[in-house]
Amino acid sequence: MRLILNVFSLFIVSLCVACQPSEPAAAPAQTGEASAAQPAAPTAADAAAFVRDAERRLEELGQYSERVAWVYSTHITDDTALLAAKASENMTAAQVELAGQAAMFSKVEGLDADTERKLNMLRSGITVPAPSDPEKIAEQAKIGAELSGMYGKGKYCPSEGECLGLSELEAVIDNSRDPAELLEAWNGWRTVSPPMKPLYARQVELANEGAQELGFEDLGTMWRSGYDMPPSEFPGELDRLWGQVKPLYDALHCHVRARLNEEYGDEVVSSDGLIPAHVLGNMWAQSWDNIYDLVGPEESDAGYDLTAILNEDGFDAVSMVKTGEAFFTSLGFEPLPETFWTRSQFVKPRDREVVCHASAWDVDEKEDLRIKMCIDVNGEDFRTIHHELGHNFYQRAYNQKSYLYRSSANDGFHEAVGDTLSLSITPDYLQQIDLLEEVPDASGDVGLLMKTALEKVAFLPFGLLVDQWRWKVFAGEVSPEGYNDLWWQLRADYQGIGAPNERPADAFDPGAKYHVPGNTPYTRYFLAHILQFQFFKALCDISGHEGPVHRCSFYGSEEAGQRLNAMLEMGREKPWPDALEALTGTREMDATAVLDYFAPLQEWLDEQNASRQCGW
Ligand code: X8Z
Ligand code: ZN
Repeated sequence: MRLILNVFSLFIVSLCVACQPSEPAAAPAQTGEASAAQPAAPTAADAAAFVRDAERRLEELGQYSERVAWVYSTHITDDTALLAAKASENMTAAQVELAGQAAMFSKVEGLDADTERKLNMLRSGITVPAPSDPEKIAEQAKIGAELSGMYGKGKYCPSEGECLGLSELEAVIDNSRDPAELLEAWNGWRTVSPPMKPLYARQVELANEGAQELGFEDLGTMWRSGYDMPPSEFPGELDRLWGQVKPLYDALHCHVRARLNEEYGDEVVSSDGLIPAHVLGNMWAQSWDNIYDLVGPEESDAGYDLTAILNEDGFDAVSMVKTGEAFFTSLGFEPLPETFWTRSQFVKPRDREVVCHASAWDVDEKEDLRIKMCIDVNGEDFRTIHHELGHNFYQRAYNQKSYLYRSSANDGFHEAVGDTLSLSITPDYLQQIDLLEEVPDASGDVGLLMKTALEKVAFLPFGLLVDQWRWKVFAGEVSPEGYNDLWWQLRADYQGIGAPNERPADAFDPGAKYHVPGNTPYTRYFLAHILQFQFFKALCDISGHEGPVHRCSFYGSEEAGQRLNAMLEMGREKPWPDALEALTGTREMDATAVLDYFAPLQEWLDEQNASRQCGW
C-alpha cells in the first residue's frame, strides 16, 4: 500500500464502539426468522468468514491498482490516466460494496475482537468514498485521476514557449530574496489550481454522498473516525496539543516577522500584521528553514550547512538514499531489498511528466518497497529521504500481519518514524559518518535549535489547518464560492500568514498544495510533528544519551532499534495508545517533548521579543 497518494487506497481505521455512526443506509435488513424466502441471519462465524474474504479480495485488487498507480505517477499521459481511473474505479467499487456489508455484519452478536475491529475498518476506511451507483463511482475515479494529473503536470507559462513547473518555481521561492521575483513565482504556481475547483467541488459532493450511504454525517466524520476514539472527541485532542505548542509558535512568528520586516521593509512585511506568504522560503509557507540566514541568531552559528557538505562531498541521489538506509541498518534493521534500488524513482526523469511529490510504496505489501522522489542534492531532500524510508521500514516491519492490520497505529505514526531518525542528524552524527570534521560547541545550540524550529515548529499550525479547511468544506459549512476566503481565514487565524496580494475571483489556493488534489488527509502530519519528539526522546533515553536532548543521536543503537521495531511490527492490530506505550511507556500524545527540546530556544526568543509587539 502506498503512503501518500490515497486516491486508491484504504486508510485503515480502528474499532471504537462509541463512535459507531447511525444506521448505514446501504445495510440490508438482517433480523427476523430464517425462512425459505429469506436467508438465515448471519452468525459470528459468517462475519469472520466475510472479513477473511474481504481481506483476500482487497489485497488482490490493491496490488493491481498500486502497480497501475505507480505507472501513472511515473509516466503521466492521457492513456495512463485512463488506466489509473479504471483501476481506481474497480477498487472503489469493491471498497464501497464491502463497507456496506461490513456495516451489516458489525451488528451481529458475539463477534470476536479482531472481527469487530476489522469490520469497523472496512466500513470507515475509504479515503475518497463514492455512492454505490456504478456511474458515480466511475465519475469519482475519473475526477481523482484528473486532479492528481493536473497537479503533477502543472506549469506556469509567463510567456510564449516559456513554462515553469513546480520544481523551478520552488527553487525561486526557496532561494530568492527579491520580493518581485518571489511574488511572481508564488502567483505563478497558483495559476495551476483554479481549473481544479469545479472538479474538487464535485468530488466532495460524491464523496459525501458515499460517506452518508455508509451512515456517516459527512466525509469529515469518516476521516475523524480513524483514531480509536469517538470522532467527535478527536478535534478536542488536536486543540489540546495545539494549545501546548502555540506559545512557542507565537514566539517564533514574532521574531521571524521582526527580522523579515528589517530585511524587506514595511512595504513588504509589516511589523504588526500577517506575514505575507511569499517571503518565508517555502511555496506554502509551511516550513521556514530556507530563511535561516535572515532570521537565525547572529551570535550563535549553527556551525554547518548540510547542503554545502553534501555537495562538497560529491553526493548524488543514490548515495544520499544509501546514507539514509545505513542509519536504519545501524539500528539493526535489514537492508532494503535489491529491487528497491532498481524500481524506485530517485531523480526527476527528463523525458516525461511525473508526480514529483515524495512518496513511499509497498507494491506487493511484502518486499517490493520503493520510493518515488525527484531528489536534489540538498539538506531538505536528505531529510525527506529519511522520512520516506521511515515509511518503507514501517511497511516491512508489519508485513506479516493480516491485510487490514498492515498499517500504522494511527496515520500520524507512519509520518513520524522517518522524521524521528532525521532529528538524529546532529553534528555528532555527521562527524561519526565522516561528513563533518569538527562538532560545533554548545555556543551554537540556539542556532541549531532555530534551524530545526523553522522546519518543525513553523509547520505545526499549517499541519492543523489543511484539514480544518477540508472538514468545513466536507460539512458544507462553505460553498465553492467561499473556498478560497475560508482558506485565507484559517491561514490568518492559525499561522498569522496572509496572501501577498489580492486573490483573483477564481483562485483555488488550497488546490496548489499537493495533498488537496491528491486527497491525502493532512492531520497526520500535525500529529507526526508532535509524536516524533515523543519517539525521539524515548529512543534517546533507551540509547543511553546524556545531556540536552537536541544533541542526541541514537545512530548505531541496537537497543533503540529493537524498541522501535517492537512498535512498528504491531502495525494497526491494537489501538494506537498500545503502540505508543510499547515505545515510550505513555499512552497519551503529548507535546511536552517538543517544549523540552526547544526550551533553550524559547528562552532566547522571549529575550529577543521582550520589547516587540507580538501577535497579529
Ligand atoms: O507529504 C509529505 C511527505 C510525504 S508523506 C513528503 N510531507 C508533508 C508535505 O510535504 O506537505 C512531509 C511533511 C508534510
Ligand atoms: Zn510521509
